Amino acid sequence: MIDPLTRWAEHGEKPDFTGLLSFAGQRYTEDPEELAGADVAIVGAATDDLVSDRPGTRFAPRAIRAAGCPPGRHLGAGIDAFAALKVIDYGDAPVLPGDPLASHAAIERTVGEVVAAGAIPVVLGGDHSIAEPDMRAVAARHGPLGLVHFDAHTDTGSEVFGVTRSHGTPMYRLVEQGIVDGARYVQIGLRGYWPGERELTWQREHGITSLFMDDVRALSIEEVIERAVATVGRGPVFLSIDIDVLDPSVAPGTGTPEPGGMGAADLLWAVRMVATELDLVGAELVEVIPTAIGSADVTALIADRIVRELLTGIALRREGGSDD
Ligand SMILES: [Mn+2]
Repeated sequence: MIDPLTRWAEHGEKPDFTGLLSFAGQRYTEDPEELAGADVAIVGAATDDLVSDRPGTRFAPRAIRAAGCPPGRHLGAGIDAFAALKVIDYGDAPVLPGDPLASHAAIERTVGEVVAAGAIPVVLGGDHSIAEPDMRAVAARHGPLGLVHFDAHTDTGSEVFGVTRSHGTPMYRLVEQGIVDGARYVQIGLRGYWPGERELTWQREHGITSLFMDDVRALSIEEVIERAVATVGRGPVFLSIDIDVLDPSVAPGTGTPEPGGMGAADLLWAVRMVATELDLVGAELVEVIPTAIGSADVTALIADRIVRELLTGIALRREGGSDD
């Protein structure tokens, strides 16, 4: 185990631009034995072989780690997730560029090691196709999953350009394989011009709940999250966040941007609420394409903060004793 803070121990924090690149400067290991006792482990899934448009999400895990700041108390929630939880950066899954099946197998194996240690995996993508190995690894221990899915797109195509394993198809595949329970699956933030009637009919037939951006506008984000929490209910839940749920004006670094999306403050709050109210057993943040260094990359910066809200929500839930 490497603690990147060691050389700055007398100061209690290290400058963001120095030392080993780990999420929020947390301890780093690639040894599954050292996951013992961890509450959460961060895993990078640096792959983008299966995108339908602009690639570049392979660079996101490093960029999100580099955009972070030292740990600290969440001003609004009044808790320091990194003090309340044992968070470890478990490094990147050993993906192979140009071999998406091997990369998915590596991601499933690495996430599975986190799950086997009893920790919650938080996966930094990567394109959204990693949802399949991520959730398969989690469901292998917890059984069929509820799913809260923030995205501009449904990702429920049966194929994209005739390709069945794509960043546009993981949710179709996961429901068809019984890994995600359609009745406990809520999509939030949908808008734009894809998919078509065939996919939407399939969704209705499988009991999937779709909350569009029009719903977020008309109902408020508070009401949308209340409905989502009620629909997903008790039992294991996976949280999947596609950064393109945000408006491209606030998160421009993504491959299939769609105008008219959520604002950062709404999403940050919503992610914390979901993590506080539901029994999260895993999470992923996908589709970030960085183009700048450190916190100058606004999309990677928001991604870092989304993960912190998620960790804050998990910490609040455990503090409140509702983690049964
Ligand atoms: Mn997506």
